[in-house]
Amino acid sequence: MNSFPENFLWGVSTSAYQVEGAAAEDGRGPSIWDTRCRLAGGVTDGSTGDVSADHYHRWPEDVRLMKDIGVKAYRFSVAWPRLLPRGRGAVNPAGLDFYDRLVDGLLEAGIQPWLTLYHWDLPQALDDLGGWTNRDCAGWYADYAALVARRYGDRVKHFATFNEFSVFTLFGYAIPWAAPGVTDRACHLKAIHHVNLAHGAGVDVLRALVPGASIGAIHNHQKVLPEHGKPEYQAAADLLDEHWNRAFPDPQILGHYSPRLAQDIEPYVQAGDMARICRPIDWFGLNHYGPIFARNDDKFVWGYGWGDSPPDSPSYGVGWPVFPEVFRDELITLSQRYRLPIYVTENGCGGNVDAPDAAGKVVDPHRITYLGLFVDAMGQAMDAGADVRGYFVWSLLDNFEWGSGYTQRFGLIYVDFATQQRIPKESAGWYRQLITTGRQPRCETA
Ligand code: IFM
Repeated sequence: MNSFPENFLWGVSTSAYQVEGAAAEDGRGPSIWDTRCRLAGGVTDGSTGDVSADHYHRWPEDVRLMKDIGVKAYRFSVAWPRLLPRGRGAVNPAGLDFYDRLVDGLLEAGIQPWLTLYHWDLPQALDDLGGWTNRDCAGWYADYAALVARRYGDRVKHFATFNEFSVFTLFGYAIPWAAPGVTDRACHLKAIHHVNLAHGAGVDVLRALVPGASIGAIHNHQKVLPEHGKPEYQAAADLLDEHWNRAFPDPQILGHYSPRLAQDIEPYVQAGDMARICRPIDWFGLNHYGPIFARNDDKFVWGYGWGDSPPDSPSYGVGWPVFPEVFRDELITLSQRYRLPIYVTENGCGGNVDAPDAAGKVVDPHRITYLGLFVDAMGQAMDAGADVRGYFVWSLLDNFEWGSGYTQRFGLIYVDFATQQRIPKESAGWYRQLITTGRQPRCETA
């Protein structure tokens, strides 16, 4: 692609628990991640999101930084326990006010607010009632969605129901790498189905309450490859693919579960459920970082686990394998399969090497290379007919990277967590030029 269309939406993403901090301030209730951070071994470096990048207080500076980069949209999530400290019932006015300020500040800066309803921080009080394994959780979510829609729907028009369904259901209920850390097949299956029901209910609520809403859902769709050619590794990859890639977009957009999942999930499906889940949406959100390598692993409840990428795979920063061509193919396949406009709602490069140099600059060539390769691949997919309308870098700021704590930095903006000083990295300048010209900076000099 020579240059991206003028109306292509360039943005940045964050999520509430990862950037806001102020975990115990102004009436916010605890979430399952506050609980997990306090469990021995829950987070690699023993850290929490209590303060993180302090976006709760420093959002005006962060909005200014976004404006300097020139982003057209900011995808953030609302913390359910900040609005409803116990998940349902009493509303917290100070929590509602915070997102009013943020949304108004974004609009004043000419930046579109893209609001994600759920990015993994379930109120602890609801988890105490079974969380996503309880069918009622879909109704609690719908009530929360209605509160958000009524309060912000006059100013916010772009909504995502959930971020990365398969990550928080698989790692929360089968492989214990995330909150709430349950490991049980039935719990995992129930969570999948109830989250799908919540998605459908959320779409209906937003559609009914927000005139002109543009509603999507965000999937971390990634090709699953067997680590080796052994037949049991292929079987592991096939099952992981059903749980990771098919369990959510298929029922939500096509109206059915894939064959194995349909059989496993049947005990939890009630009359009318598939119609409740499959509600018309406006766009497909894709979060993509690279393919997954699967292996047979009896240590985990489904008999599959995470394999290693081939030893010669290229990588930048975090060590995740970097396969831009897989991203290109994914965009083409998803565009054909689901026939919805696609927004790349996350793509980015983490690592533990970013630091200010003697001159106070943060030089991150690995991130520029990584982002450049993926932006090129996205252009190729669009040339091949994929209907891609926007791209959001993960992330605006260095932040709390879940189980990895503060050991991985993904931001375009460096955050010194001791002082909360922000320093735009070199990649922020690269992104500014891309947004301004619609071309990668290196194309300009070629
Ligand atoms: O930080 C996460 C984000 O919350 C969800 N997608 C992947 C990112 C990087 O791991």
